[in-house]
Amino acid sequence: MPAPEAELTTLLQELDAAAYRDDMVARARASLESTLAGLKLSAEEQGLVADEIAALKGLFRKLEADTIEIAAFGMVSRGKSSVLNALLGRDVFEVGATHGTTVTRVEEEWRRDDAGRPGLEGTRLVLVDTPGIDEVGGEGRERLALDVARKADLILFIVSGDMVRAELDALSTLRNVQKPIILVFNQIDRYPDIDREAIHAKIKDERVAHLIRPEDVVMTSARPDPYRVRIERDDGATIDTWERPAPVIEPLKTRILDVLEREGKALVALNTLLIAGDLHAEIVSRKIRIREEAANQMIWNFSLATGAAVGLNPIPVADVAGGLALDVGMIVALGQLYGLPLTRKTATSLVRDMMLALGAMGAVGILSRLVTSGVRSSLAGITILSGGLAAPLTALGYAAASLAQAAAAGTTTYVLGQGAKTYLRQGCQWGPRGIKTVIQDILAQAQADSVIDRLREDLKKKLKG
Ligand SMILES: Nc1nc2c(ncn2[C@@H]2O[C@H](COP(=O)(O)OP(=O)(O)OP(=O)(O)O)[C@@H](O)[C@H]2O)c(=O)[nH]1
Ligand SMILES: [Mg+2]
Repeated sequence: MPAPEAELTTLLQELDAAAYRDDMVARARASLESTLAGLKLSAEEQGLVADEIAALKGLFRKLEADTIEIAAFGMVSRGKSSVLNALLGRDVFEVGATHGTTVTRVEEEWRRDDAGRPGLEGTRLVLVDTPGIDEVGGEGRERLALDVARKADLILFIVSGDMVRAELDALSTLRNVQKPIILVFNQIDRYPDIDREAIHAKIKDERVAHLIRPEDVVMTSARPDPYRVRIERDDGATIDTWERPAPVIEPLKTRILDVLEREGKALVALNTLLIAGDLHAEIVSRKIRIREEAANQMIWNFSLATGAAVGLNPIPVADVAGGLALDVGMIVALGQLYGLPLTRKTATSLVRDMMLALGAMGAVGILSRLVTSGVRSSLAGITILSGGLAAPLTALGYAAASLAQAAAAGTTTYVLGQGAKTYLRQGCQWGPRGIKTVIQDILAQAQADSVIDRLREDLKKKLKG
């Protein structure tokens, strides 16, 4: 009987550990909830990231159901499926002498009679079988390795002798994922005692000493080869039959439960947080990409519309006024796309600021150089906007609008649109480098991308049509 003080200390330690675990679980749950709520996706975006959202919800369910996933992992025919069957005590996973028996991920609940061990009360253990990692090509193998490791809470890495290069590589990759790994040296019945001990020592002291603790290298014989037994019948005749020895699996079972008892629930919570973080990052980056594509499409359409307005309308006043209205409309629409509604007034002053930036940096010259045919008069529109609408209207003249003129006007809209996009993406800020640098970069990029030529081509088709 321990002294009452000692008993109290133990009790407090256990309470501490339990509080820590519960705290982790509560935190993981809160994080998942706020991740799901904070995504703010449009119906279209939701469709495009449906898989990731389903995975997040799956994590939530796993956390609620207190499920711990234990995955077998390793090269073909090492006995992954056999080890899981031995743990279950019945043949559930398909076993075969040919390589590549298991072809997909399969899972089965592991019900134990010793359920209710401290730290594991109420938890569901699930065993997960996977195909051998050498069944898939190099790149796919790595992806599979990471995928399984990402989902599992505990990994059983199965080998059946001294480890080969591919096994060591895969183990290092898995180790990076920061999951507990038990290295299982299976099929020990195939080796004489001396060899078995030598291989065991070599694995734990040399091969994986930097990756796995020695106590996490466990020997099993999940499905020992059958041996011949000669039975003498009552009538004196003898017959030969085959009998399979009982598996050696207890040391692995004990080790798994020890690891889980120590860190099981906290581990699941931690895992949930890690995976949720990855999924969240993936959804956010996908959302950004989707918006970016939609914004670019929108900017292109508005640039074409501006170009078409200028190209079709011989009266310059209308060109300029119409152009400005389109630019403002575009920026308001972009604001909606980014979930940052802008008033027409704000959009108008954004247009004005960007035009001023273009004017101040002599962009009129830069833009006119973009116009290969050198129709400088078309760029008067920029001067007009940057200096106010009234005075230099005459500078445009009444020359017939050319395609080059239209394309140049469209390019201005393009630059304004990309500028506004940058501004919105940065949370309605020009950022530390300021509006001029932003506009300058966009202009340089537009030049590099031959935006004006592409606009001209598109306009040519459109105006003809
Ligand atoms: N002697 C012996 N044979 C074993 C042991 N474990 C598995 N085997 C045999 O090894 C072969 C492969 O076993 P599986 O459990 O199918 O191996 P796996 O790793 O799941 O193989 P794949 O699904 O093809 O990747 C079968 O013929 C098993 O009977 C063991 O502990 N001792
Ligand atoms: Mg298998």
